[in-house]
Amino acid sequence: MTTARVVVGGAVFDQGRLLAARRSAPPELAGRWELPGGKLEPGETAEQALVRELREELGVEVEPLERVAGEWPLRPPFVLHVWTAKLVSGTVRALQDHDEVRWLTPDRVDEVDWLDEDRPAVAAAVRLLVGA
Ligand code: 9L3
Ligand code: MG
Repeated sequence: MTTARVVVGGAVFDQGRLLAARRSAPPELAGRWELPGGKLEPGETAEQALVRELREELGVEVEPLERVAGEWPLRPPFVLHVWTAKLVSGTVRALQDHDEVRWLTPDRVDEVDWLDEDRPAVAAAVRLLVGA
């Protein structure tokens, strides 16, 4: 059996809103929204990968806070792990792999077309945020 490979996604919160990013690539995922992040590089922890990915893709510094319990299957061998994170500095801009970003209040998270795999992860992250 192949060992699952982790893709980390960030549930980035700022002023009570969750960050959503619309993918511009690859073509089969373009137009769908995700918790931004990406694959761990060799030797990296999930938190390190999250910080690096959000710096590269969105031009911001974030501080990972806690792992959202759960693991969501992606295309094998990948699985999605999610960490909450707070925005430390910078303004989110779609620099790489995205073409739009949006800050969503918890009651409006369903307004974007999330990737199917991200939907349950978003719900879990929002429950954590609102303390439900
Ligand atoms: N993926 C799914 N949901 C997410 C993220 C960050 C990634 N929240 C999927 C899309 C790609 C794969 O994981 O198929 C690797 O992601 P990336 O490195 O292209 O961002
Ligand atoms: Mg990515």
